[in-house]
Order: sequence, then structure tokens, then C-alpha cells
Amino acid sequence: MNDGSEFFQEPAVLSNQYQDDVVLRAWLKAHVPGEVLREIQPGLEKLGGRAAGEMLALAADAESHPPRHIPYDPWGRRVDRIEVAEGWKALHQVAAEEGIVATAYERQQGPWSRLHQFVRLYLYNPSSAICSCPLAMSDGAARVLELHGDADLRKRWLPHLLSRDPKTFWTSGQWMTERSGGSDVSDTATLALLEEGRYRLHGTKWFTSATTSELALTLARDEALDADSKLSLFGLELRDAQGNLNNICVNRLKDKLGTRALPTAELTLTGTPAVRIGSPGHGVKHITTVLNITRAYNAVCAVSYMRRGLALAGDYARKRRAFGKPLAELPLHRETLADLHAEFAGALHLVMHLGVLLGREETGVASDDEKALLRLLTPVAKLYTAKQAIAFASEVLECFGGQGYIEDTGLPSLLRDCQVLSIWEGTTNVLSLDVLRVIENAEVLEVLAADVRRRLAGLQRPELVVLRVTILRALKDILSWPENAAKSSRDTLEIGARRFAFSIARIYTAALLASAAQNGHINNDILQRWCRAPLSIL
Ligand code: MFK
Repeated sequence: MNDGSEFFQEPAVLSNQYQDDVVLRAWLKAHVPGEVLREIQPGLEKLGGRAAGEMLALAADAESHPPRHIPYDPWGRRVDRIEVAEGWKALHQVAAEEGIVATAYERQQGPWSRLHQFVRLYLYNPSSAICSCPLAMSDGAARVLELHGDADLRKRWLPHLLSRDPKTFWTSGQWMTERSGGSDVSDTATLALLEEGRYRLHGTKWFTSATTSELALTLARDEALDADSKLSLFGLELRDAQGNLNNICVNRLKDKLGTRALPTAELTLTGTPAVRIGSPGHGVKHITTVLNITRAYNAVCAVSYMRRGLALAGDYARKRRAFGKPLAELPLHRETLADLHAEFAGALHLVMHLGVLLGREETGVASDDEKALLRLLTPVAKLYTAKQAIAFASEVLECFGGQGYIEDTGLPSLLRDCQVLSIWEGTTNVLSLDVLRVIENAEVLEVLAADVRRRLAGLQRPELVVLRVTILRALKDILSWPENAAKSSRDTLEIGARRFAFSIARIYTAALLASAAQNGHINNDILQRWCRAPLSIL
């Protein structure tokens, strides 16, 4: 029994995750029209409270009761049930109620709707036991249906994906990966055979996240096309009206480093009824619509984990004492937290800007330059923030000393879950090569450069003018690099692709931070810290 003489450490506690987030709130105030902000703010405050309250217990339940595969019923019948925690189910319900997907499609804030949805996802994700994964794929599926689905599919599936009623809300998976690969999908072996005028899929899928979803999008070789023609995109419902899997066998659940609450399975499709979506043979092109949405989600989730780590480490630093002072007053610890704060602020500026561009594109008001920038910044933001989040989470654990390494503090799962961000939805290298694909159109880099120069043109404060020179010098480096590298060889270009993509992220973010500092929306210190590490690493 503790008589009060023994020391017990007070743990870090979260407060309202919207109200407490000065960087997010300053960004919103600076960029979002006043009437839009007034409209969305009460909902953000409510969600910020849920994320620091009831959702934490649900996420803890989901994490401590990982999904279980029940292959057979007690009498030997194959059933392939996947049991998930009550907390996991409840977090889906929260997602529906909070419109984590729907907000982007209801478009109540016009071009700002996607940004609004990004902020909701940002608040929801770190308390969701990565329920955000099925939501990402569902959002991508909704966009594919909007763009390429026929009237019947849109009527059947969109209302479920966009429902705010937990009883009718559906999620969708996205099954791209087979045993032969997930980056290069050209060897996809799944066959779509026409049987009595209806497609049925036959094949094995190696990674299928959220196997508890109601829908899935997948690629398959289309029997209706030539044998060597490209893949088509298909949509399918996993279960029939009685809840039985539609000719799908669950081979096993994956035993993963992180994302442990998320059911990820290997599946065999044995004649699963499916519907072709979009143009025959254009499956890869169509599924890039999903990928671009899930990559944006990935970037939002990465920055949201940074924010969560910072909130916890910041609170802990005020409570934990060492060497006679709170950690927050020890100069080197304070310096470490300030560096983390600058990393987070940079990532937030990049990702929220992506949300603005995506919202403009989805509502048809983006200019050609904005569309080009969106296409370039999507892989750049995904690959860069994913790497940031991993390093960030590692540093956050260190801020807690040995406690950061102890499972029941909940901190290790932060690091484990961040580790997947650079792997799924395109590895860092695949995305770096995607950046090369984008700049094959040389005008895209010019658009980027013009945007950076425009943002820097307004810098007047003397301390910022110095940084303008630094940023412009780095910009010059990346503008000349592709042509010079290509002169040497394609290999030279590919070898430098990652450094090139990282440099774009660092320079563009520096430009966003510079104009924010000039306008007084962020402290200069953030920009100074961001620019302390090289901007171009070519
Ligand atoms: C928290 C967030 C959670 C998210 C969780 C989701 C969990 C789900 C787990 C997974 O599903 S992980 C699997 C993820 N897999 C990938 O991300 C695939 C990685 N591979 C690629 O991204 C390849 O680049 C790709 C398969 C898309 C294409 O490879 P190809 O076939 O060698 O490329 P090709 O022939 O250059 O491109 C085909 C067309 O698509 C071209 O257009 P055209 O036919 O008009 O010339 C390309 O320009 C176009 N394209 C490629 N990527 C694009 C794109 N268009 C728009 N956006 C893109 N990103």
C-alpha cells in the first residue's frame, strides 16, 4: 500500500486534440475562409474530445484483442469467420458518425470539403487502432465509383461507403498484392472468367487488409480481352445476404509487426462474383485513383502520429522531473522537443496544402497548374512524411526513457504502426520512381518552381530574406538535376530518384513555412530549424 512516501510517476495525458493543437488551428485560421471555419469548428472540437476520451479505450481494446481467424465451425464446416474486438467495431461506428469518409463527398464546404475531411481524419487516426486503413481504401473506392462506376454500382455501393449511419456504413478493401508482387502488379494472376454472362474471380491475394470489409476492389486478367492484354478493375461484395463469404477462402491472417488490430489476410478466390469497373484493360490506371487517395491518407496519418507523439512527449516533459527540474526545462530535452515540433509543423503544412489541392481538383475548380502540383506532391508527401513519422516515433519513445519501450504504456505501438507507412501504398522507392514518372512532363517542375518563387517573393523580414536565398539555391539544384542525370543514363536518374523526391519535399515545405513565418502564422524558429538541415540532398 502506498502511504504517500513512495514515488509514482504521473503518466502523460491527452487533452482535447483539436483545442490543444496550436499549429493546426493557426494553419486553419490562416488558410480557411472564416465562414467555413466557423461552420466546421464545433465538429472538430467534438471529435478532438472523442479522440482524447472514449476512443482511447476502444483503441486499447482493439489492440489488446487482435483479430482471430476461425476456419471451421465446431462440426467441421468451413466458415472462415474473422472475429474482431468490440473496440474495433465501435471505432468503425465512430468513423461513420464522424463522417471520416463522407465529409469529402457531401461537399458541404465546396472545395474545402476535402481539407475538412483531412482534418477529421487527422484527429481520428491516432486514436483509431488504424481503422483508418479500411477508411482510406473505402474513400479511394468511393472516388473510383464517382469517376468510373456505372449508374447501377454508384446507386448500390456509394450510399453505403458514404453513410453516416453505423448500421448501413460499409468499408471497402483494395486487393492489389499477389504472391508475385505488390509493387509490380503486371504479373497479377487472378483470372476474371465470364460464367453465364457474369464475371467470377479465381486466384490468390497475398495481402488483403480489412478482410472484414463488405466490399473490395481488385485487379484481374479479364477473359473478355486478349490473353496478353492488360488488367481490368473489378469490384465485389465479400459476403452474401446470409453473411457467408462469396466463394472466398481465408487462408490465414497475417502475423504483422504492427497494425495488429487490423485484420490482414491471405485469401483464395474460388469463383467470387465480381463486376468490372471502368474501361476494360485499364485496371491499373483506374486503381491509381484509389492509390492517390490512400497515399494522401497515409500522409495525413503520418502527420497525425507525429502530432500524437508530440502531445504525449510534451505533456510528459512537463510532469517528469530529472536532475531537479521538469524535463521541459532541461536545455537539451527542450531542444529535442523543439526540433520535433518543427518537423511536425513542416509536415502539417505540406499535408494540409495537399488537402487544399485535392479538394479543388475533386470539385472541378483546380487550375491545370494546381492539378499538376497535386499529382507531384501526392507521392512526395506520402514518401517524405512516412519516413519522418518513423524517425519521429522513435524519438518520441526515447523522450519517455525506458517507459517508451514498455508495451502497456501504448507507446511501442506508435513506432510499430508508423513503420508500415513507408511500406504500404507504395514503398519509398516505388514512389520516388513515380515522381520521375510525373516529371517526364518537364512543365510540372516549372509549375513547382513558379509556386515556390511566388511564395518567397513576399519575404521582407531580414532574417527571412537570408533563408530565401538558401531555398532558391536548393531549388536551382533540383531544377537542373533531372536533365543532367538523364544525360548520364536512366540508371543514374533512378539512383538519384529518392534524393530528388526528398529534396522536393524539403524545399516545397520550406517555401510553405517561409510564407507562414512572413505572415506571422508560425514562429520563425520553426522555419529556421526546418532549414538547418540541407534542403537539397542531391
Ligand atoms: C493510413 C493509410 C492506410 C492505407 C492502407 C491501405 C492498405 C492496403 C494495402 C495495399 O493495398 S498495399 C499495395 C499498394 N500497392 C501499390 O501502391 C502499388 C505500387 N506500384 C505502383 O504504384 C506502380 O507505379 C503502379 C502499379 C501504379 C503502376 O506500375 P506500372 O504498371 O509499371 O506503371 P505504368 O505502366 O507506368 O502506369 C500505368 C498508367 O498509370 C500510366 O498511365 P497511361 O496508361 O495513361 O500512360 C501511368 O501514368 C498511370 N499512373 C501510374 N501511377 C499513377 C498513375 N496515374 C495517376 N496517378 C498515379 N499515382
